[in-house]
Amino acid sequence: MPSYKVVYFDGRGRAEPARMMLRYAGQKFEDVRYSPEEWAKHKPTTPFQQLPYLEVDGKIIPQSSAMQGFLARELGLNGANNEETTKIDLVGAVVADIVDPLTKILFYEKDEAKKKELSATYYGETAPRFLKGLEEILKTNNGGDGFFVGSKISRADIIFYVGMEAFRNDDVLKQYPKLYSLKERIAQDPKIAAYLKDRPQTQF
Ligand SMILES: N[C@@H](CCC(=O)N[C@@H](CS)C(=O)NCC(=O)O)C(=O)O
Repeated sequence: MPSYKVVYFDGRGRAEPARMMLRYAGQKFEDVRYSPEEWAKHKPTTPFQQLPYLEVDGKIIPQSSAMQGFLARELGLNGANNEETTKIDLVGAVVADIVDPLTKILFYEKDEAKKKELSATYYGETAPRFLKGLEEILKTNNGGDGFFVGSKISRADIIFYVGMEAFRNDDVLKQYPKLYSLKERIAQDPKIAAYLKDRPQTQF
């Protein structure tokens, strides 16, 4: 059994899909969460001077998307064939198109007037465009009443779940009933439910 370590800050952020996949697969891992002081010490020797990274038997895999791909292949969460894996990649890219601009507005825009203007465009145009498209993708499998691919949770569903947590509440997602039900379905899976219950509760 390989030994896994996920190294990040004390937040969900870019490390959470990896943590959730490991836990969903019943794979033990060390959940390392650097404080700002620890990060200052480790940053100069960390690949790209960024977190997260995954350590597997002492080998380091940086970049969250590479970590997620590696784990999904190891843990059987990467689809049954090329078509399913491509759909999983597509879902990951669409979720990034939803989450990345929201994160920029919430955490990086300091000018309040600009924040308001960017939020209006985001909630009025950007989020609906990508959420509508994501719901259409979901509907191509089992009419949207199952998961993104096949008949079980995959990397796509976990990336989707974690991404949608960026909204902080479900008001936006409720406008897309199939997506909202998927989020609920994922949360109700016994292994995910157990993880959600005991993971550290953090703001982001
Ligand atoms: N493309 C990288 C981006 C990693 C990244 O932006 N990490 C940020 C936190 S989310 C970071 O390490 N910030 C601390 C710093 O730059 O000192 C990935 O997906 O892993």
